[in-house]
Amino acid sequence: MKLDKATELLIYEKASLCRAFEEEVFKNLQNKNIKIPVYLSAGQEFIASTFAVFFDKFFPKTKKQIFIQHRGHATYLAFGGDLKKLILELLGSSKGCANGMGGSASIQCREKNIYGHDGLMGSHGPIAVGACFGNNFPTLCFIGDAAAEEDYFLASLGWASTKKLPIWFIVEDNNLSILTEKKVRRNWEMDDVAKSFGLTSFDIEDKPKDIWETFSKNLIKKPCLFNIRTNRLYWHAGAGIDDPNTLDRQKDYITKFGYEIINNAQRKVKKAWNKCQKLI
Ligand SMILES: Cc1ncc(C[n+]2csc(CCOP(=O)(O)OP(=O)(O)O)c2C)c(N)n1
Ligand SMILES: [Mg+2]
Repeated sequence: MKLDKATELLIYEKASLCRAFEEEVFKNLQNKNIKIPVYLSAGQEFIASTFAVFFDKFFPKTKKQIFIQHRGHATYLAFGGDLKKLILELLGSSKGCANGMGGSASIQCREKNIYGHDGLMGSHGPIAVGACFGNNFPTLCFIGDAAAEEDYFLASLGWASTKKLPIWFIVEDNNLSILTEKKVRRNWEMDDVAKSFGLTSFDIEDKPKDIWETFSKNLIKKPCLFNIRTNRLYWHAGAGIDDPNTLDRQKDYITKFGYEIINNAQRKVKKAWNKCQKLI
């Protein structure tokens, strides 16, 4: 199924909110208003945004569950996690989405069935598979390209395949484990491993059009793994830039749809930020 322009606009709106959020966090890290380790998802937001719009369109009433990793702000926001509660969490408030105890890495939203991460890379793979095996809800497990290398994550692919669970593993492949590139760490790809376990799998780029067309061929009836190649714009943790020439997909969208959407998102985030600041 082709991605039409109206739907693409919805994806861009979500991605713009995620980007505006991360840019505000970046500033607040630099001026030391945020004092905890933060993992920015800027550059990777089209993955969760495309999937969230896809799910709203095809499964509007279905109860799903979403398991995320440490770089999860965009996933949390794209799937409807509360913006103010995320701000409060980063500011260390007990009114935050994880009561001020999760920080950036372990955010959650119980109302939207978004489950946070415990910090042990890849641990949420077996947890997501176990949850799906137990309740059979459509399950999304977002994972990094390095966390996906963990043995317990790989073993969980096997169980998802054996039990034909309705689970999608979405590997956010930014090619990096902190600063170590994939080619240094391994000579294999996740989509091949998933295939060998009997899962349907794909290796694609994070262009919304490509993601949409691949997703729509595979409505969530069987276990699938999507290795999606993406780009991390900022440091692994904190506010800084490793490579200013990193590809930024948002630029294509600004050319296509103009600045209004991103400006609206920035205003929305700023307003929420100012309100939260007064609650601290
Ligand atoms: C089992 C384990 N090993 C190492 C770490 C330290 N660590 C935290 S994040 C990270 C890199 C994660 O890379 P990836 O899964 O690709 O996610 P990304 O940061 O690229 O989004 C590492 C090595 C950890 N938290 N847990
Ligand atoms: Mg990575």
